[in-house]
Amino acid sequence: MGVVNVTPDSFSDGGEHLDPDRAIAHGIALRDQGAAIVDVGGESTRPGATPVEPAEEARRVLPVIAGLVDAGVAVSVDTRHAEVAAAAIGLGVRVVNDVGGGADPAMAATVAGADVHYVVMHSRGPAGSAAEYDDVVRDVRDELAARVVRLVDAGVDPARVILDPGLGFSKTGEHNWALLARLGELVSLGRPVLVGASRKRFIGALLPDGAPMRDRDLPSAVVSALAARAGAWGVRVHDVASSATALAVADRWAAGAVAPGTGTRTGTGTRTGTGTGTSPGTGTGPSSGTRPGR
Ligand code: PMM
Repeated sequence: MGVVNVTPDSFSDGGEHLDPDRAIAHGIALRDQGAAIVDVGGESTRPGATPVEPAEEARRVLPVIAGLVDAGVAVSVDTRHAEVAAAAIGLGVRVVNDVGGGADPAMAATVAGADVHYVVMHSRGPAGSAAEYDDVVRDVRDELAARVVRLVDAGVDPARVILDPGLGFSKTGEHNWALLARLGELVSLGRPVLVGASRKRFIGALLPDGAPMRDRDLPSAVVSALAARAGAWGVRVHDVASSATALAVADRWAAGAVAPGTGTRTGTGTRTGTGTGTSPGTGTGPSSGTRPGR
């Protein structure tokens, strides 16, 4: 899943794609570099960012979504507002990526009646804040599982739900690394899992002070490969080219586990994108093949 932020102030690429034509060209380029889905957002989740009204958010994202859909790109809308999600669905998005974690009470009904997949991202608060957890991985897993139950009650097809731990949203770097290291506990819920680590502050913390944002793409790509090996369905990234290469390595690594001449897997590694049987990777889903969306 490649990211196009149509915002003046996103922390990693703010202001680069405010012009709709540039944003559309960037989304097409991300698709051409290997993104199965392009995620379009109009509100920065950067710590301290000014909240954006749905009307302004819609004004930013809808022309870009329309242009990308016209160009045949599978599009996801990154929003916490049901109103924006509904308008984007009307334009043909394939995925609603709810960064509000279901905070908008109208969101469940909006996606329940639509032909879309729905990303439920975990959050107890905005990016930059940190909540108290007993055990962050168990708590996030339990809260996501409870959210799926509420969604099903509201009429959402569970086969269309994608889970996301919401790295950095009400979580410290330590929390984020624990969630990555124990990703299998989220995968074990039996739903596709999306991971959004790209260029985040905890990735930047691995680099020398003052390193430019672009330097975060290499460690982000390494996270993509490791997340794939851990069973993630997809990764949400800004630099698609580096993650596409990293995922090709992970795929090839997994394919090497097939015993020659037998077609039988050896070892215990999990081949990305094939494990759940519920992946939106077939039919009308947003990604195709055995690789995760990115
Ligand atoms: N992170 C950001 C925005 N949207 N969506 C999902 N599903 N998961 C994430 O981790 C996520 C997201 C913040 O990053 P950005 O400002 O670079 O887009």
